[in-house]
Amino acid sequence: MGPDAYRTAGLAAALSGLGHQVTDLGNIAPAPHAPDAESGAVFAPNQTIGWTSALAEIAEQTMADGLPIFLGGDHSLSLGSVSGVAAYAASVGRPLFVLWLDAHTDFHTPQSSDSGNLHGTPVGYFTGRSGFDGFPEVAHPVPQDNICMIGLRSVDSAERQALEASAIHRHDMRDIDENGIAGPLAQFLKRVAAANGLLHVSLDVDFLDPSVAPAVGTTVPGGATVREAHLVCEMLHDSGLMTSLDLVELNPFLDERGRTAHLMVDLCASALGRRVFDRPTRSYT
Ligand code: DIR
Ligand code: MN
Ligand code: MN
Repeated sequence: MGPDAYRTAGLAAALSGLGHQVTDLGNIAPAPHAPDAESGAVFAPNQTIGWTSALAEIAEQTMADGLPIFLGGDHSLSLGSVSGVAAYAASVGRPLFVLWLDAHTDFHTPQSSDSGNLHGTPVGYFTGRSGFDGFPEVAHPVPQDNICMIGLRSVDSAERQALEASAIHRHDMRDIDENGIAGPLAQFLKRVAAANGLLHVSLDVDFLDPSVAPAVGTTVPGGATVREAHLVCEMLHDSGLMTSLDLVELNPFLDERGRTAHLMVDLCASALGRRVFDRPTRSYT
């Protein structure tokens, strides 16, 4: 239901109003896959394998034409979107960077997951962790050092251990409280620019505080404010660095009069150039 909620909330019109040419490629379908068992340690692995192949393929193709925006759907979408974008980046000889805006780190493997929900595993998958048996092989893993996570406040113990042993850059909400959100982001954007990298942004609805974005299954109190989220998006636009975007975890069934969908549309618009006033362009190089 997520993609249709974004359509209803006027995503295409918001972006074309900013001067962008927008093409809605419609809903995509998972690649043919084996049926899933009714119950198991992991939820719908085969269907997720089908989605991962289909999304990776369309991600790699659409990168050549513009800036793809992947509308979910849960965060398992990013197993496909990011691995496909990584394949495109490799084909043009540029490094891929990933900005992960989420309450969670999603660094599980199907083995380490407590919940069995594959939406907790995309970062594990596209960084090349093992344990994704049956999934398409990750030909171009994203280097850990190229990943920056902001908004963290719910980290399971298995992923905390793996994360602390990794080179992934991580900013929990306390970090944001103490230092603000602009500093860590600007630092990361500088690194992307210096490396002439492509930048994929993955925005999970639960990055936002549930008081402003209730339409997500895994709310965690203490999230980003409306302004913190807009500032991130405005800085992304100023940087000119973002080359692809996921909008994930919107569950319109849990929304209140479409307010979460509208906020996500507004954030996407900020990331693509909406602003109150023009100001001198910031440089991140
Ligand atoms: C939890 C929740 N860490 C899990 N993950 C979510 O199921 O693995 N990610 N909601 O965004
Ligand atoms: Mn997530
Ligand atoms: Mn999350």
